[in-house]
Amino acid sequence: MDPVPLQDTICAIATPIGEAGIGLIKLSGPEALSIAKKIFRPKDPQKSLKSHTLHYGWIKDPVTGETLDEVLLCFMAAPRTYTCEDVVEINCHSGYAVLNRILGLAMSTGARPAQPGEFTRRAFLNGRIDLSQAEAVIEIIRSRSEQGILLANRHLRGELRQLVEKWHETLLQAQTRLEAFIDFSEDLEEEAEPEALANKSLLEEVLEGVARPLAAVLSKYEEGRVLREGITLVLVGKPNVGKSSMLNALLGKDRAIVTAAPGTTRDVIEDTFILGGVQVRVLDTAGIRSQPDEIESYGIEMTIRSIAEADVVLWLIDNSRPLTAEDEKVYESIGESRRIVLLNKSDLPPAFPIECVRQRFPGNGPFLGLSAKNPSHIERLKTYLAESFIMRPIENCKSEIVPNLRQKECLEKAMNAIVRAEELMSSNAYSELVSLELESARRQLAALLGRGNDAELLDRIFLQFCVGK
Ligand SMILES: Nc1nc2c(ncn2[C@@H]2O[C@H](COP(=O)(O)OP(=O)(O)OP(=O)(O)O)[C@@H](O)[C@H]2O)c(=O)[nH]1
Ligand SMILES: [Mg+2]
Repeated sequence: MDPVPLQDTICAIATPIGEAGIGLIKLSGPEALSIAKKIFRPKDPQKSLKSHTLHYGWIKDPVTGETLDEVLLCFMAAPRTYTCEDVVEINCHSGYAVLNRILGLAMSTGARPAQPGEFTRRAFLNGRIDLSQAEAVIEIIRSRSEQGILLANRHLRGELRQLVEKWHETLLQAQTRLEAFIDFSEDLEEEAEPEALANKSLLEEVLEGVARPLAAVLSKYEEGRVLREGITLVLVGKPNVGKSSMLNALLGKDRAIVTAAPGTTRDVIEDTFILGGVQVRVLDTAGIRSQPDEIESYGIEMTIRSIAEADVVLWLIDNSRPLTAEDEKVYESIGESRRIVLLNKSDLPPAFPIECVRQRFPGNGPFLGLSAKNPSHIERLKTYLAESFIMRPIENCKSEIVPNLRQKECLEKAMNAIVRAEELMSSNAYSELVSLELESARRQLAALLGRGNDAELLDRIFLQFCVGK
């Protein structure tokens, strides 16, 4: 993409506003250096503001001459900067008033406030990064788990971009050859056999060079989603079986109220913990009862909705008391959702053997006897969860490129176009039709990289950023 010269200079506070050791104000654009010169007094005024170097000095109001702060200022000349434009970064003290005063000076001397994500948008518009790399920036900022950061970093380094560019090139070459053949064969009607042969080798190249590796990247999406977004567990069961005790035990803190009275939890209570470097979201729910009062009915409705959101349902049964019709009701509510049955209160004498539950409530998932009050049982449960839902995705995505939802959708559309091209070729359809499908696959790959000039898409992506990034 050709660099687009952007005329105005933008400024923003890049650190959270509040009392802290350091605050950072950034400027980017053609006026960045001249603005810096107006508001910054270096310790040695004779020295020029050398690029990519920190300079010590003071921020002064050019109108009143008032000194606002002692700072370190860095000027970075284009193009070796985050935005590919001239950039100035001012490291000042962090406080609400001082940050706003300095920002105000930058604005009164020629800069305008940046939009959310505008610095990264400029890096994209100036061709330094593609859209998958811009998305990686936001993924890193948002990521709550180690694994999410590892995945995003691969994108940030441009690994997806390089692959997609290579596939795009292969498709372009195939298309060019196909079209050359179309022109050529118009002159030589009788040469049908060589055309078929050439098309076959061309198709093989597209399948080997594009379709196969593309399918491999697509296949990582679901496991990558687990690493990026984590997993959601929902604790369900009839009242008083120990759901809230289990929530607290998993979190290692008293998050929900636990009492001996059934019907304590009436709302969905949510929190997270990290397991194997991945975020686990746990929802504690209201106990499912046969004859609920009005508030409980709402709670139960929310429980049913939570089950629909869950990757895994943890169904608690009190092993120290006989099974009841309420356990039956919970079983029905879980339906086909993936589940783990936890027979809780194993520290008390059992009222029935595990075998009995297995027979009465057949379905997917294991039956584990444990006590929410026993820390080593909780550790064992966590190990089981990590092994069943987290370790495999980590292993399978190790050193792999994993697409996000938007990228996955572009890749799927590209794949469908290639499959259609293949079908057309096998049925000896006109080469022009095959060429159209290859073109469509290429357009999807270009869209993945953000080369489709889709302003709405760019807004959607960059407006998720904070101001100052
Ligand atoms: N002995 C024993 N008691 C437990 C165990 N787990 C929970 N309890 C007790 O069971 C009672 C109910 O626990 P909660 O965690 O509030 O149960 P709940 O399923 O959240 O109940 P509701 O919110 O009313 O639906 C409390 O008195 C807990 O101390 C356990 O493993 N062993
Ligand atoms: Mg509870």
